[in-house]
Amino acid sequence: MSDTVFVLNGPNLNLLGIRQPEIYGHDTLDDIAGRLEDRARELGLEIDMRQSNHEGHLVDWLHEAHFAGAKAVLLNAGAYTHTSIALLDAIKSITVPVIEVHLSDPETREPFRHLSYVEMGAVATVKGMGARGYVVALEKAAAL
Ligand code: CA2
Repeated sequence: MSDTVFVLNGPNLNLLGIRQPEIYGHDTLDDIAGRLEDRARELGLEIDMRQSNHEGHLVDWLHEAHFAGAKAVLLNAGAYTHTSIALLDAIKSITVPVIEVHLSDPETREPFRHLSYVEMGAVATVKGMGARGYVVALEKAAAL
């Protein structure tokens, strides 16, 4: 197993810090990557952070994490969280533990955000903590 933690981000998260800061905060994805790099260094881990608006890319990257022997995947699948059986199947088909991350708490939002397919395959979920939730998820990954 490698020391690399994949951090996979789904649709629209490239807009983080630019739109809807009242829901998702002021940090950009690059800011979050910086925070993760700092904490990863302290924990002796490597970060491989990616974002895509395409479901299939996320599926491919989950497979890649498996074949690279990654330590864990932190996955904020964005809206695909609530729709994607393909992502659930991918999570279940790999041996790498997946930790679900959300900036907001989807369960306190619209009813269509209450179902999470990602949660059905994830070993843990961190939500409602904003950008800090990614670091909390990394700490959980380090302890696996
Ligand atoms: O709270 C989260 O992290 C979410 O995964 C964010 C998704 C949403 O569909 C999930 O229910 C919860 C949406 C990401 C959209 O990101 C934006 C960022 C800035 C501006 C507009 C959208």
